[in-house]
Amino acid sequence: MNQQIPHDKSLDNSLALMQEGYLFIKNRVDRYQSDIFGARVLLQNAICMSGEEAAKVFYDPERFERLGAVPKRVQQTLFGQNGVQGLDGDAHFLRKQLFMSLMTLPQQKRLAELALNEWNACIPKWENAKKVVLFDEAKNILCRIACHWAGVPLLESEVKERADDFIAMVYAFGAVGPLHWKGRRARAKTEQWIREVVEEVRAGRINAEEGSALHVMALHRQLDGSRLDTQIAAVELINVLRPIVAIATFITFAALALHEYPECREKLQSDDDNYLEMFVQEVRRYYPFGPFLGAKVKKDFVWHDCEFKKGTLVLLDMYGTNHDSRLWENPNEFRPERFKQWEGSLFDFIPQGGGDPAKGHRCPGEGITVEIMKASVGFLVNKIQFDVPEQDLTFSLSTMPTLPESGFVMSNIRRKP
Ligand code: PAM
Repeated sequence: MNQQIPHDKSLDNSLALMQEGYLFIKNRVDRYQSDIFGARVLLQNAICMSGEEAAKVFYDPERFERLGAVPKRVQQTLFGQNGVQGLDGDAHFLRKQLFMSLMTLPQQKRLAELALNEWNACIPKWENAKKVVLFDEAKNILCRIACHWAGVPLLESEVKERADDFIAMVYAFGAVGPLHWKGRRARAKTEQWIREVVEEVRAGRINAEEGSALHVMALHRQLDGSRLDTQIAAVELINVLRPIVAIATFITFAALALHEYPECREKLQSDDDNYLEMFVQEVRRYYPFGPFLGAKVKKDFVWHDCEFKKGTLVLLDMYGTNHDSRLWENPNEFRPERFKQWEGSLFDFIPQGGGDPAKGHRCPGEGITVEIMKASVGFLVNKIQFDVPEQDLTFSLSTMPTLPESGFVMSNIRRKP
């Protein structure tokens, strides 16, 4: 055992992890007054760490690798097996380039425009509805636009079912029992669907537009001239589609922020793009989504007097780093203006991972997330007015991932004059 760092005394922390959820690492960092501690989690000895310095080390490819870092149960639900999240070195770099090529600024803007069109098209239907659950609407819209943009054929009659499956995969990552199994079934079903689509493209029965996600994943030639294995192509195409649907979570939290901090609503109405961007960034910092990330030590090294032994699981605290008082003044206050001063470090604001997305494992879809959120918040503030009826808007920090209980119910929706 590593004597230089505090160790959590419990024999196994799996239960505490499930109970404390997003705060598991932060609670101990505060308790031990140390950015780094040892604990037994997920049935193995692990090192947990938090903060900007920790994030810099965590994203050093000489020190860490991803192979075998993601628990099987998370692969079987959220990420899929043998996809980009578990690759290292050149194999990772080449695969990641496929994702990066799809997520350029014009593509981000295109998706935001598609989202806005969908939101606008909802207004007549909503004006006649007694109430609308924002999360449900968002996931359906995002599923529709993600498939359309990616070139994946999707009948209108299938939208809800496919959206529910993508959400089931996401909402299984920290779950046990029925929610976990629901996520596994959703993944198996979605993989079968997308494998068939890939096969149809390869057989020439579906036309995939050059440069689309479907084209890239189905027809890309690797260095040796071969195509991606059909199953892997399906996993990676799902890795493009599912996270776009998952933005429904951030949109729901953005609506909650508008409700909880009405003064922001006024500033957003002034149509200042900078404030809109700061608001969206603050939503991604303040509200919980990704709790922590895992990697394995690639070769022995020492950092901050702590010995990192090859093969050890290391968890990096995403939520705690985004709420670290050394990086964020009064971190538990929602204050978009803080992003005026933010210098854009790649390691202090890590709601979708840290480092350079082109080189490491940071999410390549952050730009898409921000643009879709901006379009959606702009719509909620400037295109409609609505009431927020009595409902349970609380969210639990023990449940990973989490969401306001009610999914954010809106009523009496009218188009803004
Ligand atoms: C997506 O990929 O669909 C986007 C949403 C994923 C957000 C969560 C990212 C967190 C990464 C790993 C979770 C490991 C949790 C293990 C819990 C025991």
